[in-house]
Amino acid sequence: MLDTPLSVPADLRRDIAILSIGSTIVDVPTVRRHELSSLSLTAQSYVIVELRLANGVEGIGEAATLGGPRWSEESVEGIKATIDAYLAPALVGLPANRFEAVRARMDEAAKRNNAAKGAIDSALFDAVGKTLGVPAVQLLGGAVRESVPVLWTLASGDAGQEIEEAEKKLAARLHDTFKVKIGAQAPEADMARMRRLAGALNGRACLIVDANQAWDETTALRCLPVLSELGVRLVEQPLPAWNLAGMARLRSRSAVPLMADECVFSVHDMLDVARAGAADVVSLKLVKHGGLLATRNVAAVADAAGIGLYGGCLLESSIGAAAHLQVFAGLRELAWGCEHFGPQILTGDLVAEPLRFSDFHIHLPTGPGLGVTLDPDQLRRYARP
Ligand code: MUC
Ligand code: MG
Repeated sequence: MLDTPLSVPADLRRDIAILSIGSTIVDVPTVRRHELSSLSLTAQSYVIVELRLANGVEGIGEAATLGGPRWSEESVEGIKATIDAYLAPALVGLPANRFEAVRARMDEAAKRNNAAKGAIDSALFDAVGKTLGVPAVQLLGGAVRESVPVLWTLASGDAGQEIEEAEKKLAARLHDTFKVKIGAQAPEADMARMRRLAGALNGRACLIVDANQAWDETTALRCLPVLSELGVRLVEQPLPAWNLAGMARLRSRSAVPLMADECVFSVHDMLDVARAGAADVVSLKLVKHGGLLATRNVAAVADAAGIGLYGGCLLESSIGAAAHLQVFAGLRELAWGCEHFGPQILTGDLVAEPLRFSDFHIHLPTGPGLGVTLDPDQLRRYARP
């Protein structure tokens, strides 16, 4: 499947300049309320980028957010404005296949704004991959895997509902690892909830938790032994993103490995975390790092420091999930699997053929570019008026 013969139609190769970049905000309802430490949502919002090349090929990309500018500083409204007013005008006319040069131009045009840049970068890889007839992972060095283990996130806050949800996922052989969102409730209530979940799923599923920066160091010191006793495999971002020294202290006293999420956006952040000894694992996300190449770069720094890789998400649709999968498929090691369950928590997807989940894995699509095709009717249906 991945050894697609490389035949480049001559007419498609002729002019690979970026002709136009458009953006659309969409809001897609979720199948249930999703509650994190600092926000709660019943619909997920994205900016969808449509990037057209002079050869007529169109590439697509997606920037996901969580609860407006509450998970990170970017909101869909801000992302759209940055793309339309600053990034798109700076890029029109550039050759789309010069990924690094385009990245440099985006960095000149706007500081940070990594979700906006990541959506454009994804659309570039899609358009160039489609032009050349190869999957985006081929442009990153080729695939080493065709599917990735994928977990499901429990985030209603109601242990009874969460056990029922996990049982359905297990029975359907969709997910056997669950990430529990903690931090919205008091630590004691969360520990009681974790006790119920661990008891009900004992021996049949793995659990990890994500506190989304909710705890201080003393709370974390109190709760980590409880989580360890319950067999929790990984604790994600227990402390505020700025507190690398605190993460390092916790790590030296914790039997459970710690994962960095909100504290790693840039390659420099990754280096700081490595130098501080602040994490065992890092969650990779296009919205944080700013695209496929940038994610590869962060992964390389983590790898060099012996920090494990985990495929993070921001509840992307099949468009954003496919872009992540193109990167994840090419990483030599991805010890902690991924969490791209996003397409399954939406009441509707944005592509003609959603990504495939089976046997606790999500599968790399087979087509060129990102491997998915935008469904224009679905885009219109969910577009913000
Ligand atoms: C995060 O912080 O990891 C991913 C899944 C989910 O439920 O929340 C996100 C963001
Ligand atoms: Mg997280």
